Amino acid sequence: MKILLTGGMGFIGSAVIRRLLRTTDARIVNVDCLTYAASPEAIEEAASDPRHVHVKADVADTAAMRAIFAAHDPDAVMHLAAESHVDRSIDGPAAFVQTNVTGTLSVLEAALAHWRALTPERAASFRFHHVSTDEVFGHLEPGDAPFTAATPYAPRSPYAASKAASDHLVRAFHATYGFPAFVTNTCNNYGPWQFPEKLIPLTIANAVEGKPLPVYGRGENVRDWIHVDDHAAGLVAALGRAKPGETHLLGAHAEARNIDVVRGICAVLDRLVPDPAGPRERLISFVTDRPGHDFRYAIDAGPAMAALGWTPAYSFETGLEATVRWYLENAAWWQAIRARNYAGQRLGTAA
Ligand code: TDX
Repeated sequence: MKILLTGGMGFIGSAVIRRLLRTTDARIVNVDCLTYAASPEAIEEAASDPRHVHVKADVADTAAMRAIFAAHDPDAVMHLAAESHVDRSIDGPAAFVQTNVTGTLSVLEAALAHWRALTPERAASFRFHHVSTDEVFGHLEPGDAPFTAATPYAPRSPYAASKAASDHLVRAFHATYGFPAFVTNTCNNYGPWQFPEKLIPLTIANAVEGKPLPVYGRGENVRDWIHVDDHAAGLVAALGRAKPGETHLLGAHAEARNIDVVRGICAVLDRLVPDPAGPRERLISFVTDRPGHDFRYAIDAGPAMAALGWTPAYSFETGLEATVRWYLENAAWWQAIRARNYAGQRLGTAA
């Protein structure tokens, strides 16, 4: 089986590639244009594996997408390429519409033309897997029931709106053309190789370096967390089992307030590498809140677990400790990124 995977140099895409290479016989065509958030190091093992090929191309380049489908003749698509950082979408929404909406349409059009030309047998087993986020559902108040596949869409950030639009396009292709596409929506991912602009890696990196830990507002916003390797396992299970037109919500039932996540990271670091200057909680710095900051996300992942025969392996506690250890052991990787990005990029330093 040959899988055309977009965004394979990104945080989640690279975890999927590592899993596919380790646990399946699949061949992978990794379409990635190498944005600021790309980490080829995350799939170092793939560089010498003949089952993996990287094609440098922008998903929004329709001609390039058609040429890639023609050259590589895939049996399935896993579409992960996306701009994903909410704060960047607030500063510049256009790039999010370009990659997430125009890019998804471009991949869909190339995939539809490819699928229509397949033999009936190959067309019947072809799948287009669109990987999305719970942010498309808007946000929850304390006590609200978690998101399900039936929750109406109500995106609130430019990023979430662009992902919602891409989900709608995928479903429209299924309804209009009978195209065998399905969607998975996940919650906040964390783990190895996450770009150090997101809350968990940023907090670990700043805490290691004794810098302020920026917490937006009062830190009371709630996120639902899943380890990226658990998400990757869910995505691979979905590719094997999900039916066209379906939606599966992949999560691990681990809600936490941001302030508790930050304190948890401080506690793990204080235990593993005590700071002579004192507990790292002293570094917590409450900063100006994100505009339109979604209050709470939570996913009911029970139906997806039952349908896909998949269960996350990490609790948030074990996953967070493993992640802190990984960032300690791989400091050279994130330190190089931070050195490159300090000139102008927003990496969450205190406002
Ligand atoms: O410095 C920070 N301080 C802070 O308090 C940063 C970067 C974030 N935060 C808060 C904002 C959020 O409530 O922490 C929470 C997590 O923030 P992010 O890591 O930016 O993630 P979030 O906005 O929740 O979105 C993430 O989850 C859903 C991903 O970035 C999305 O791509 C995914 O779709």
